[in-house]
Amino acid sequence: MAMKQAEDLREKYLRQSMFPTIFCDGCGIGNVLNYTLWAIDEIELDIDRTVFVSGIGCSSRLTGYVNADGLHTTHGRALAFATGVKVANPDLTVIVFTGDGDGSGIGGNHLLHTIRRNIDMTVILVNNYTYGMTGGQVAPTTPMGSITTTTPYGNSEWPLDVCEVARALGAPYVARWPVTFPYQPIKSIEQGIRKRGFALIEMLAPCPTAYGRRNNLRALDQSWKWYKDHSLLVEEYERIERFGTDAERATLQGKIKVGVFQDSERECFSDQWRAVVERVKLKA
Ligand SMILES: Cc1ncc(C[n+]2csc(CCOP(=O)(O)OP(=O)(O)O)c2C)c(N)n1
Ligand code: SF4
Repeated sequence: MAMKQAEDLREKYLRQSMFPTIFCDGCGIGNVLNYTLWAIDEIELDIDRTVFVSGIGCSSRLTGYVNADGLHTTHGRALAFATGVKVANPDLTVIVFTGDGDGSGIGGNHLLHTIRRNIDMTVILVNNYTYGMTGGQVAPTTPMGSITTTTPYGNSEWPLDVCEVARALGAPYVARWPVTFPYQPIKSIEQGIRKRGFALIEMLAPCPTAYGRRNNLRALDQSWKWYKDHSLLVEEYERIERFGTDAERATLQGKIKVGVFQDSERECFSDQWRAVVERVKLKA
């Protein structure tokens, strides 16, 4: 069998008329798109029964490039629209592209309640630590101390960890990978789409233009090395946290937990809704 090539996938799944993309050189959003295409091809997803939904932002532009039904909605409301699509058409596969600002800032409330309801969808949240499209303001995910246009002396807020929030809320599938991991994001996107229930895949992606250049991460090799040096598998991180010596625990400073945070089963909204409908029918 011929080896799959990224070019073939682009040909097969993307709207050629939309090229070139809006993405800057070195932006990680294109990697996220490539991993998604690879995953949907691996699982032979029926693209005609799939809807891609996004909000507003550089990362939210991804829906426009995929040659499938899609909704490019309003800022922060991707999950509300996606919920509507899924609840009205439970047999469709729903995939959301969102940014850290779109999905966890202005859209943070929708994130909580979509997970709480366990709506069956796959959310690919691109976390580039900033509001890229509007020039690099501080986001809820911006690391402490980072320089942004609105924190010129360094961010003084604790960042939000969306994977920890999703895990605590019982999301059936939760994973985080930097784009520098070429294989694991594909596996997680596949697992997320296959999962019955809410799946969150947070992708850490460089934004050299709005974030990187203010934080010594402008060059591609600098940012890719940074993700490599700062990533630690969640199992290893939590083992050290619980059982490590003081010296080992000190090594966790500045490290980012990556990997699969949660892979479990929980009845999703559509199942519970069907049960209600059946009960009502029986009574009638
Ligand atoms: C209601 C509303 N508020 C603010 C904006 C301006 N705006 C557009 S994109 C954006 C930030 C996007 O950040 P993020 O979701 O992290 O995506 P990125 O561009 O970094 O990929 C903002 C604040 C808007 N379009 N609508
Ligand atoms: S501003 Fe940042 S997130 Fe937006 S396209 Fe450029 S590098 Fe990517």
